[in-house]
Amino acid sequence: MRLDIITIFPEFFGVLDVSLLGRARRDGLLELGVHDLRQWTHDRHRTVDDTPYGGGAGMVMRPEPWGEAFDALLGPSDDGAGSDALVVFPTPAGVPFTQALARQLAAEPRIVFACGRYEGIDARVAEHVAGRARVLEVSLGDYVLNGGEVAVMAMIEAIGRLVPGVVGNPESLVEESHEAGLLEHPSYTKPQTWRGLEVPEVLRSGNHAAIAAWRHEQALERTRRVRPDLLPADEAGEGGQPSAN
Ligand code: 6GU
Repeated sequence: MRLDIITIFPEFFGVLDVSLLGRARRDGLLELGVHDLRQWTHDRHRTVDDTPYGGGAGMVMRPEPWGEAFDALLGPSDDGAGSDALVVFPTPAGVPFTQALARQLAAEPRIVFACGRYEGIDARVAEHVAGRARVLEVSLGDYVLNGGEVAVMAMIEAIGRLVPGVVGNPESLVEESHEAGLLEHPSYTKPQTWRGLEVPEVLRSGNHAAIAAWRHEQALERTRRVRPDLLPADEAGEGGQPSAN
């Protein structure tokens, strides 16, 4: 899978050289291109933003550098050829990023992430790109970040580890939070007693059915307590699901 990132802070993505994703890149499982948006500016100050039409606080990213960036990464816009890339715009106004969406994105051959700063990118950019590639506006959650960079880092980590071969033991992927629609059960390792606290006896019993049942019960209890919205109404217990708003 190939990932391209367009950003005014390319140095942000240096951390993708390390850890699991760094190894995946060296193993050729992930290809990553980080592109400085300012290389597609032509004025002395390498300007990427301007004041919003209609007034209001903050600055909006001008469309011209973005247009040239997408011409360079997707091919020229006037040759009639589409691109197989999916273009993701991180924005708090997008669809929620979930484990299910991460799974879908992990099956893409190529994703281009367009990191906006300030109050966002001139809306004509996404409209124009949608003429030659699939476009998706994605949000990490209901809070505001200063720009898309940290959001894209989170998305790449969630997507990258689902690419076959990136995580050594694929079984470790199926038992985690959100894969079964539940939060994950608690985990323990040695020593058996630590600062007076014991590892639950059932986990040392060797009874695999009992262990699976205990873990499921723990996962269900934790989900009911902190994320009842993840459960169907009849399993949510006291209070049921919070309202949609
Ligand atoms: Cl994807 N971008 C920005 N700027 N803020 C966010 C976000 C994304 N998701 C939540 N807040």
